[in-house]
Amino acid sequence: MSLANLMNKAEEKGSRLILALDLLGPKDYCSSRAVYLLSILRDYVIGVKIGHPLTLSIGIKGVLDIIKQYSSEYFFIADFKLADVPHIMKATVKVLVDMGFNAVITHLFPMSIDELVPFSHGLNASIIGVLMMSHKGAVLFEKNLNVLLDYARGVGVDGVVVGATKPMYIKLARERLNRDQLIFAPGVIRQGATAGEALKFGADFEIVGRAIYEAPDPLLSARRIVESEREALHDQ
Ligand code: BMP
Repeated sequence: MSLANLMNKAEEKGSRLILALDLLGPKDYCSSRAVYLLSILRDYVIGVKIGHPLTLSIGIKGVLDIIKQYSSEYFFIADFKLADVPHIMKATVKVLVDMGFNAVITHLFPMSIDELVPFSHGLNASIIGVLMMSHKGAVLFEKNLNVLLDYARGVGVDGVVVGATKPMYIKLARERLNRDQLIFAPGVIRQGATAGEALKFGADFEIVGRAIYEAPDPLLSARRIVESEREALHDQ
């Protein structure tokens, strides 16, 4: 599914919030917790990012069941940060799209996604490249940012990930990418960025995990984040 669909969901719900569903633990607990969270968060969350934590906890079949149950309400993003040679990238993305994922996150640094982007569009799926990670030690990304940015723009990725903790890179990416290349910003609250801040610098979506799924009241937490996002966008 194209990221335009995600933007439509954003407009409908008045939200830019993507949930990182990184539940780790016993299978039954994680499955029921995932279903519970997705059943209560539908008014505030527009997309769900699933990666190694949840998949290792509940298995591929568990992930498939969740996507099947909620595919009409959420945009599903596979986050396995793929970084392989082109034919393996294509084969892996095909499997993920067949599972119901609408977009797939890949690394940019192997420079192996030239063919993958049009291939994914043919499958009606989007590719999001990791441009700048949110943690302090991501110095190789900082040193190579210009090369990664040129590559992301040149191959026409649908979106990029830039840490919300590094707003100056969000601003730079917004200036250098095409307007239809959307920016996803993780690192909100638990890694230090304030909710809504990344949007002010030009991000299109914020990705939030622990501040929602570990909150005593996940719905209240999601609501507060979305309210901050609305204020941030309103102030612009
Ligand atoms: P949390 O909000 O709990 O810090 O989770 C952030 C999520 O975003 C995690 O799923 C993590 O894998 C992802 N992420 C990140 O934190 N920084 C990056 O640079 C790239 C990510 O995908």
